[in-house]
Amino acid sequence: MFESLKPMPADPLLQIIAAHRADTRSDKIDLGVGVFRDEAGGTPILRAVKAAERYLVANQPTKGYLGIEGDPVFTDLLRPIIFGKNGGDASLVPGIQTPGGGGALRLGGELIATARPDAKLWLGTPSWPNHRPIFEAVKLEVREYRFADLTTQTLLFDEMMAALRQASAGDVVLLHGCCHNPTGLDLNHDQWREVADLCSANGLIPFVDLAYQGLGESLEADAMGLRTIFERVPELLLAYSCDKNFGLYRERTGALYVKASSADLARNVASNLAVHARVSWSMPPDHGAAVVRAILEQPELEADWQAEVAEMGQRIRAVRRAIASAAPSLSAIAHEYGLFSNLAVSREQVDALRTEHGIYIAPSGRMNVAGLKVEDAPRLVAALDAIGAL
Ligand code: PLP
Ligand code: TYF
Repeated sequence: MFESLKPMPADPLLQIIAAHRADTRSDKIDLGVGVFRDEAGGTPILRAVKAAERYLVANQPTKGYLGIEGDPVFTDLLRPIIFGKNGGDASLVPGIQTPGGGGALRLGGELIATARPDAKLWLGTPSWPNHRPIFEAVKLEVREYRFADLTTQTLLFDEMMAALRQASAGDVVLLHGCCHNPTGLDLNHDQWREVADLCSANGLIPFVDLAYQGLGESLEADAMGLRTIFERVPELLLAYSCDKNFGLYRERTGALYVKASSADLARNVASNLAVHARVSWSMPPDHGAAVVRAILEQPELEADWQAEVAEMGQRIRAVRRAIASAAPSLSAIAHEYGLFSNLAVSREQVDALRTEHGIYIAPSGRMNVAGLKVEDAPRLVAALDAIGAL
C-alpha cells in the first residue's frame, strides 16, 4: 500500500538543528529553531524546574493514568498567570492539558471544525509555518492576509483590519498573543482593542496562540493583548505553551482554554474536547505539567521561576539592542519582541550566511535572536553586510 505515498518535505526549522550539529566549525552560530540560549550558548534547565523535579522524585505518589483532560490543578494554576487575578472562570472557560502549544492548536482546530466546518481561519502572513498545515489538517479553509512588511520591518495593521472586515460571522481569527513568530512585531494596546471591537461587532472568534508569555516585555505585559480581547468577546480559544517560558521544550507542556458564552455551552465544549483528545493522544504526557504544578504550588519556586523568566527577557532585549546599535539599518529589531525577527533576505543570502559565515537562520530569513551572544552581534552584522543584506 505504501507505493502510493509521495516523499514529503522535512520541517525546514527542525532540519537546521541537524545541519548545525553536523557543522565542524567551532565558531558556528545557530539562530535557527526557537529555543532560548544563555550568554554561554546553552539552553539550561531552569533552576525552578530542577528544584521541582527533585521535589517530584521525592514526593510524586504514582505514575498511574491522569485522565483525558490531564491534571486540572495544572490548568487552574495557570489561569491567574494567563488571564489575570480572578480571570478565566473555569465554569465558563474550560481548560484541557495538551501536548504543548502545538497540541492545543490542533485540538482547537478539531473543535472548530466540529462546531462549524465551514468556518474560515484567518491567518496573517508570515506566520509560524505550522499554523497553516495544522488548520488544513482539520479541513478548515485558511484565508491569508499580509500582516507584516519584512523590508520595512513594519506591521501592516490597516491591511490586517481590511482583511478581517471581509470575514463572516463565525469565522476564526488566529492571533499571536505576544512575541510574534517569525517577525517579533506585536499589536499595541490600541490595536488589540480595535481587533477586539471588530471581532465583537462582527461575530468573529479569536484564537490566540500564546507560546512565549514573559519573553517579550514581562509575564503581565505579554498577556495584555489576550486579556483585552478576552473580556470583549463572548467566545475565544487560547492555545498556551509552557515549553518556552518554563524551558520544558521536549516535555511537550501546554493547554487549551475555550471561553464559552454560558456554563451549559462550556460543559459541551469540555466534553467535545475530551473526545477529540481521546482519539488523538488519549491522555497528555504528565512530566512537564507536573513540574509546572510543583513550581506554581510553592511560592519560593514560583518567585524563582518569575525571576528566571525576567532574566530570559532581559537577555533577549540586550541582544536586540546590540544588533541595532551595530547596524543602524536594523534599528527596528530593538523594538521587536521575543525570540524572532525576520530579515528580508533571499534563499541565496541565507545559504551564503551558512556556508561562508557559519551562521544558521531559517530559510525564510527568520533568525532566533535568543540564539545570539551579545558579543557576537558585530559578527552577525558584518556577515549580513558581506552578503549584501544590510
Ligand atoms: N505557536 C507558536 C507561534 C510557536 O512558535 C510554537 C513553537 O514551538 C508553538 C505554538 C508550539 O509550542 P510547543 O512547543 O509547546 O508545541
Ligand atoms: O518556530 C520555532 O522555531 C519553534 C519551535 O515543527 C518549533 O516554534 C519549530 C518547528 C516545529 C515545532 C516547534
